[in-house]
Amino acid sequence: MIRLHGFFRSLASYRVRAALRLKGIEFEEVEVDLLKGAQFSPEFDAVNPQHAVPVLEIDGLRLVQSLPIIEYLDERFPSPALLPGDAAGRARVRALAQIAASDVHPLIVPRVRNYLGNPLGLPEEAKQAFIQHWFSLGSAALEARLVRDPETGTFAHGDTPGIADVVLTSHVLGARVFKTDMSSAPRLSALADRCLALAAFDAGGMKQLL
Ligand SMILES: N[C@@H](CCC(=O)N[C@@H](CS)C(=O)NCC(=O)O)C(=O)O
Repeated sequence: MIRLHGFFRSLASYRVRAALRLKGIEFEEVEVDLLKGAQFSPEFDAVNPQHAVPVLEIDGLRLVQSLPIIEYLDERFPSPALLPGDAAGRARVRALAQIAASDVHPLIVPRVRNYLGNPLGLPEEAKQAFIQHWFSLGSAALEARLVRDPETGTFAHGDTPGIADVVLTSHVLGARVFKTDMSSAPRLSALADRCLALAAFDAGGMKQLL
């Protein structure tokens, strides 16, 4: 059985969950409660010494990092494809995904939020403003790309959902959880809503935070 170590409000776990569902792959999920610090338990340290989710157990492997996990799934289960067939298209969707997953998301994860509080002593309102700032900046970049690029279709790249949609939807969910003003990113927000209407993109327990 394929096993996902994840958490309901983890944006990176959401990406892998959505990719598995888009491909119709059955899996079971083990909860790693990030709010209770379960990522630091000795049991989970043995699974991922980086103390982060997602981890996907598959084919006797323990894969980490949501984007490489999704690319593994795409190679292992090619249909439906989550990456375009051409090199230029793959470069574009990987770049869109990385704006959210590599440039924004690392700034808002629990370990960073905790560090801002202790030892840096930032009060809750300042932490919230920090998080919203980075979500806004990333959203502006994504919005411009989606509006300007002729490759944008019903979904982020053409008319079928793929890796960029999975990651951009996780970004919008995160922005909404942290009450970021997304009014200047209407195309990005509409894209996420189109995805969220599909069963594979179900936000699960995150919905109660929106
Ligand atoms: N770049 C990684 C991010 C992994 C990550 O930081 N996950 C967060 C949850 S979304 C986590 O487990 N954080 C634990 C912590 O910050 O203590 C990926 O895409 O998988």
